[in-house]
Amino acid sequence: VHLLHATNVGHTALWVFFTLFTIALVGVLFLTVRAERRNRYFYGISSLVLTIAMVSYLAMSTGLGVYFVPIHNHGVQGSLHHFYRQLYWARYIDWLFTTPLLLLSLASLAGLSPASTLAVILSDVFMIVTGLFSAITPARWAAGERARWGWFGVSSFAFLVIWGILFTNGLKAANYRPRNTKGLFTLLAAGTFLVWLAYPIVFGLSEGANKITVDAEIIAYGVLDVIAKIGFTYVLLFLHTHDETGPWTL
Ligand code: RET
Repeated sequence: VHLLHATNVGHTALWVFFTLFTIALVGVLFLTVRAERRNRYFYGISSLVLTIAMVSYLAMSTGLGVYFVPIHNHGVQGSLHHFYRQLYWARYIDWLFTTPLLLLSLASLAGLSPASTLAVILSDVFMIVTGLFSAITPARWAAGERARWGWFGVSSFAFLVIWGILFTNGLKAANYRPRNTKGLFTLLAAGTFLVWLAYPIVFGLSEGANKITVDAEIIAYGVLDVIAKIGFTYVLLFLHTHDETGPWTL
């Protein structure tokens, strides 16, 4: 039996990312207390995102949320060796909650209608769930391999639906917002789209084609998570003006 798993490098990286999310969360809580009560909408969403990421990294650091997926035996004909690759499924629980919250921030910034906002969020949930299906499908043989890439394709389609809605209806809605708001939405949506594009690439190289080690995967997803969550949050909280909060108060 061959187990492809994280070493000390990956384990250390998980603790580093846990620490970064903890510091970022403390920073946001500090900013939240200083913001006016009626302007705390984006602060509340952002605190939730960072709390979920922090807990998820703590779980992975302490060895939770792990599974070994059977993968093909690297063309070793007739080999009796069985290969398994470590999968941190805890990530998908994190993404299931944090990606809808990030999209909710973007949709609220644009002033997107409730119906389109719901469509974006449901597509996102669908993308994460089918992405998890891809990751956990055993691929000892070619049929499993095909099923994995099939789910990958289904998930990628949902990815395109999300961004299709945000770049059409989202931009249209943002036209009715103050100039600052429209600019911030355009900046954040474009930046987020580019960062999110990297996720399926990392997935393809790790869970997909097994081209990079589990340690490299941990670091790659970690860096992306820092940009997509901490980077996003601080740009949003520092650049939004207070009439963008919408009709809600916290
Ligand atoms: C998967 C694999 C299948 C194809 C696609 C994927 C997309 C994942 C994305 C994740 C974004 C995560 C973020 C996390 C935290 O901030 C599921 C990897 C399209 C876009 C932003």
